Amino acid sequence: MKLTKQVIQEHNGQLVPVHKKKFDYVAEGVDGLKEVMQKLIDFQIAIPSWALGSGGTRFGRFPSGGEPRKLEEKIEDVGLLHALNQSSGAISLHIPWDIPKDANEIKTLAAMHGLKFDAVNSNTFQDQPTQPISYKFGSLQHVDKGVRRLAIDHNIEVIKHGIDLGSKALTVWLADGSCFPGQLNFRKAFQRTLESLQEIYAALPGDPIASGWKMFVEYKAFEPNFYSMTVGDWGQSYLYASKLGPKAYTLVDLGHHLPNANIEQIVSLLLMENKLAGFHFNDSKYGDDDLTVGSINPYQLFLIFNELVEGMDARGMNHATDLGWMIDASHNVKDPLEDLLQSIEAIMIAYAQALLVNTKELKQAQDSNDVARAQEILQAAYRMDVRPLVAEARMRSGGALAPLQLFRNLKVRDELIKERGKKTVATGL
Ligand code: LRH
Ligand code: MN
Repeated sequence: MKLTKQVIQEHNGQLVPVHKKKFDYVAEGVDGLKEVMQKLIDFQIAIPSWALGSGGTRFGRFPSGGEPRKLEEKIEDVGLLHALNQSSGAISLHIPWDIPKDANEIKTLAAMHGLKFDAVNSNTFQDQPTQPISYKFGSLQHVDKGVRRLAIDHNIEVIKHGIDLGSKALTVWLADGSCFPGQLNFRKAFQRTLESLQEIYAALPGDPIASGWKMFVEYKAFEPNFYSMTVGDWGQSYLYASKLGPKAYTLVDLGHHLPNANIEQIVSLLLMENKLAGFHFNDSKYGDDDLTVGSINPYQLFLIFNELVEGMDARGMNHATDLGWMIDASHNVKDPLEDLLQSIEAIMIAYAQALLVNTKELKQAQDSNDVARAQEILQAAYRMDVRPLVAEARMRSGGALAPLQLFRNLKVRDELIKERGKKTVATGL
């Protein structure tokens, strides 16, 4: 389903009078408005190819109808999101769920929708139908050299797909670990995993810097293993990334922490060490719930962006291009595309609020241990209603002032069901 510029302009035409009042009111209080707007316009978030259908749990999965049946339809759906909000300009593929049959054809189709290819993701957490040996007891950590070989070769294969698509990063998330005490020798599992990652690292294209290719090592505290994970927290991922070399970084999936972890502090330190890869954005109340970004703990998301802006500016980094911005969510009860539109909006709002923090005054408060004042300064930015700024940035980029409203007005899901049927199931989680 293709969305025309004209349909978006008609939609904006109706909303502009009210929007303009709200925008002028908020914009008046913003220092460096021009720079803030440009940063919002430049900020692009990658959509996961594995989250365009309804997700599920072991207890059940309830398809939403009209789900994409193949990679081409997934690119169309991400293209639709990008036409609506002009902030979803990339797609992150998961292999083998979304193997491009003809990379050039897929690249051309994506370019027609204004999309690039972000990090490619390997999958050694499932056995493929024809697979001779199993990943049941792990992949890169496995005691059996043959299983490690299989997993290493798969990751190298995924890099090749990434090169064909113009991607610049490989994300390695390992389900490897143990479910019971005594099952695993932690040191040997770490060493086997490191040796395996070193072979994959050596397969990254070109010399360390020229190609710009990176390896993202994603950590997770538990699931599907429930006693230890072989890349179980930021410290372990940082250890791997430091031992691997300058192209290896630590990827932060917001749902992969133990309860009450201070994720914003982890982000600050990984940035300080120039070892932060980027993010898999989502939200959670308990475990790796993969809920809509900002739906449970929007203040934490703001605090994370506050550390990001502070840390990136301290290193003179380009906000839009120097880190990997990706969503990793699963839609059990919401329409997948509506859920993604809400996640993008929440990320843009948290970023805009962080850009409005009065860093000069905050530094003075911190340097004088004025704790109450520091909180006042931080929460003044958090409590700013920046939605008109985010909407204005969208409109200036050719997007819709109210993407979710337009998605519903156009009855997109009904159109997709007419086109694809009610029972179609997208590959992915
Ligand atoms: C693991 C994870 C990882 C993906 C998978 C789909 O929980 O976050 O990033 O490979 O979800
Ligand atoms: Mn993830």
